[in-house]
Amino acid sequence: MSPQINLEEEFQAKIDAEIKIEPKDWMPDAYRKTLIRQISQHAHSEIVGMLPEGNWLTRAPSLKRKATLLAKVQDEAGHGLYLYSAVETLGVSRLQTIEDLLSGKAKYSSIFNYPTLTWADMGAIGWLVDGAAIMNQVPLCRTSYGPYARAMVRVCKEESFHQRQGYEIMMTLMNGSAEQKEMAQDAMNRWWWPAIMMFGPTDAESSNTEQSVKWKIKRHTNDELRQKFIDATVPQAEYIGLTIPDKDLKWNEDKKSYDFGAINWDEFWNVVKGNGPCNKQRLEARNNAHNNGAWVREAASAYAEKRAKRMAAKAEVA
Ligand code: FAQ
Repeated sequence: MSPQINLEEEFQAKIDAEIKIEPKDWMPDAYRKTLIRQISQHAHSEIVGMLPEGNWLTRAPSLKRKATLLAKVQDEAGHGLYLYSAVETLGVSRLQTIEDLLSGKAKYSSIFNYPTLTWADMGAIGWLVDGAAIMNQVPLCRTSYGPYARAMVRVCKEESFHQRQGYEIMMTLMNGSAEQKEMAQDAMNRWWWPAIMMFGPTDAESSNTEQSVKWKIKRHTNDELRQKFIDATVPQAEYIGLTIPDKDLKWNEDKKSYDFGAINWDEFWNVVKGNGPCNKQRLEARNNAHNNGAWVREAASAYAEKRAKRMAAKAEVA
């Protein structure tokens, strides 16, 4: 048996025994590559995901709402930073990862390419988008790569606060005037299907799932998580009087879950390929932020260089 086969078998045995893989452990190149791809896309999603809600910070209806939304948006920045750090443990520089986002080479979640048109969108994003994110990320607390799994623990605690604040906004609107109810329903109509698509292509179409499940990078398939999300969310919508915009949605007593209508996969792939309603705007905003922050990076690295020289001089004296 070649030493490579031996290493791969030992690696899979560790995974099967639920032993975490750590940065200095041997891992197959394809495992490293898949993690770099998934974690960096996840990091980019958190950072680009600040933009749709950031759009409403100056127009929040009260000081309390503004403070809460601000805290949520800042949490997303924190999630991006933990995740960029996790990518670095796989041997890729943060700068390279960020450049891949800015050039449009790297993917980020389709959901953040839709516009936020009214205040009710803040409710719908918190409730549905963070709700979908939690459904996907709670199992990732048990993902096989140690740094990713540990980052997910804190991320999930924060996402669960985000989900509740979103649902509470929707509940308040649904207890309000006719216009407020209409605004909440309109947000629901626009965000439901994009939230369902967030889970990714069907299992039959998903190129990465089979191997990722074997390596326990993913603990569930895209379709399993999508179904769990729908089953958990429909009763929440009904409780506050919102209608799910799916005429084919129906409880299936045999499988004890909901059947749902056809997903528009053409729309999904169109958004993923860069042609969604806000793709260009999002990349432009990230590029502007990066360019405006150039002086900070220069100042920080100038100091680092000086410090390194001082340390080297000290070491010579000693
Ligand atoms: N958008 O073979 P699969 C959040 C791509 S964070 C764009 O199934 P995989 C927090 C996929 O990359 C939201 N592209 O791929 C927040 C692949 O292309 P590639 C992000 C998508 O990786 C809330 C191709 O399609 N969460 O919301 C999407 O096994 C509010 C084939 O797909 C995560 O990143 C999509 N929706 O499964 C922040 C969680 N779906 O790379 C601010 C971690 C698929 O081969 C405000 N990630 N693609 O060229 C995952 O769990 C997985 O990566 C999936 C995709 C499930 C997203």
